Amino acid sequence: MFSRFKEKLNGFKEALSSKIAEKVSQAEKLAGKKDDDKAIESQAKALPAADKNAAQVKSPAPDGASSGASPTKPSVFPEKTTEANNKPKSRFSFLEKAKSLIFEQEVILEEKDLEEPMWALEMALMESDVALPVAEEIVREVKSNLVGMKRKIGADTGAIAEQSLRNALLTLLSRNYLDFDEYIKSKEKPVKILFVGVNGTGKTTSIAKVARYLMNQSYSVVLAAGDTFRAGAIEQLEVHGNSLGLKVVKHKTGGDPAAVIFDAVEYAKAHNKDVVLADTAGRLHTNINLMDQMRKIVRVTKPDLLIFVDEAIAGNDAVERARLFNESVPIDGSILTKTDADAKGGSAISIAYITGKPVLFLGIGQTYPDLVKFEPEWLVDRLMGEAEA
Ligand SMILES: Nc1nc2c(ncn2[C@@H]2O[C@H](COP(=O)(O)OP(=O)(O)OP(=O)(O)O)[C@@H](O)[C@H]2O)c(=O)[nH]1
Ligand SMILES: [Mg+2]
Repeated sequence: MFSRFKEKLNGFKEALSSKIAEKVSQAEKLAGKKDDDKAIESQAKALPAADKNAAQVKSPAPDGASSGASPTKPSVFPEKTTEANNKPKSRFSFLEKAKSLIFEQEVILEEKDLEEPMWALEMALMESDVALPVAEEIVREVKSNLVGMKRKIGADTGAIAEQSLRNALLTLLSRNYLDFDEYIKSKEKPVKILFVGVNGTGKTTSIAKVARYLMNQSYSVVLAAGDTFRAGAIEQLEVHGNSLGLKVVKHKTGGDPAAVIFDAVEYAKAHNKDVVLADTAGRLHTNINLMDQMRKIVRVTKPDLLIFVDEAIAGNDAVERARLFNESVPIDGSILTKTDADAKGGSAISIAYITGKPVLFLGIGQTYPDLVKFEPEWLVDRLMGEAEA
């Protein structure tokens, strides 16, 4: 899942890491130079008068320096304070100390430092099928996270890149969030949910998965065989109905889908059922007749939730189709199927932003339990490689 997305992000991480490394080495050089000067100065102060000239420092000799005794080492280890090992050791430990001081310092990331990493990030997002306006928004967000950020020089630069992108993705994905469970709980029953989308994207399978998901929460469910167009579609839904033990309201192939769904709602009312899940035929957004038919179904049945279903692997195409369906009849949310086979992740990131409507579920396989309620953290953990599906 999302293997290519992770791979593409490496370019951004590397660009940011090398920029921070560059700033660190500049800071170290600067600090090293200052500390070297101080080292020479302070050693010269401590050296006997004879060595002082060699160090070419004009500071006055300390009292007793001319006696030839070594003043540079504390007297707790007198056996080791020979003239031979004293000088290099004191200089070494001084540099060690200087180094640790450098590590206490911070570098500050400026806007001009981020040009290259941000370009790498935008490219990585675009190559992962993230829609352009969404990629730009993420880059803006990551940049504003990083500019002015003070970083301890010893900090893990890979983690900085990850964290800033993680935050940006979480902000973006949380924007249109809708809690499906809360929605169903609070809504007057029966809740009417209509599933629409192009052919073969997983509408019927998702209906069966959502039915099982709701049954696990003790809701009673009715299925409406609203795909009266494709041969075998009614039977396909009946197979799911049988395996889940659910009533399937159906008419003949070629019948009016709005009438089937209307009947299913009447059945639900008469039998105190909680939720009606209505299937529809797959249709291309370019098919004017079928799009007109969809508008009629929505007008007549007045669904509480109109859910657009598409497959994550379709990338930008899925996002574009969602946009066009939403323009034709305003959708209330999306389900992205086949996320298990999606290497890029772009549609999952973009679809809610582009439609302004939440992603409700992700399909992650072909069996009933392979449905995940959409949570921004869940997706980001998988996009960023911290968890497997
Ligand atoms: N790997 C994977 N396959 C899925 C997922 N969801 C659906 N599928 C498969 O996608 C294929 C099409 O699923 P359907 O549910 O028939 O799709 P549909 O949108 O109803 O198709 P039409 O009615 O022809 O428009 C089936 O083989 C499903 O098993 C998913 O999340 N992951
Ligand atoms: Mg179907």
